[in-house]
Amino acid sequence: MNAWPAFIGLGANLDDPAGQIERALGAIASLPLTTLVKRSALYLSRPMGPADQPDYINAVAKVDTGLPAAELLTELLAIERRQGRQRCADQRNGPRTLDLDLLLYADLVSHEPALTLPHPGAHERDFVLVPLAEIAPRLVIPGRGRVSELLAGCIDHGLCRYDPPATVATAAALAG
Ligand code: PH2
Ligand code: MG
Ligand code: MG
Repeated sequence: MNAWPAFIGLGANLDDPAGQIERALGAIASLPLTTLVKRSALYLSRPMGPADQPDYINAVAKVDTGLPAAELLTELLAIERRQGRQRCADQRNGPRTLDLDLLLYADLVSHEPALTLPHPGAHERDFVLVPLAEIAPRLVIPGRGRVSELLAGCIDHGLCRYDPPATVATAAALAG
């Protein structure tokens, strides 16, 4: 099987955002012809767009996939819908249970409105570049440059690592 590397940006800020991201990673790992190769840590970020919405949890994943880019995107949108994503015309950059963005697919460049590659915001957003640098610092975003070098000029959304609060069960296990 021919498999191509692809990078997916994950974001959520409603209904247990960290849980939404973890469930989405599980769903991505179960996609046909697709292997989840790497995932970043979870990051907490201030919202880009309207400020009167909760902070986001963000992460990035790398897959190897035999799905063509358009089919991979269709599968990602289906995962969004299954996790309660509602699209509202008047809610650009508004709150969401789950956002899955196809950031890069091999070195494909596409200007189709339904599938723009690389993702048009990927090269300038800290909540994409920092997790991307964690799992693929030498990656080059076609037409933009190397991830590790793009970091210096990216837009600051106060990103920090997010460690999920310990549950009663994990706290008990840690206490021995
Ligand atoms: N996604 C948006 C709108 N605003 N802000 C942060 N911090 N992280 C996101 O993933 C995000 C956002 C629309 O896709
Ligand atoms: Mg997005
Ligand atoms: Mg999106």
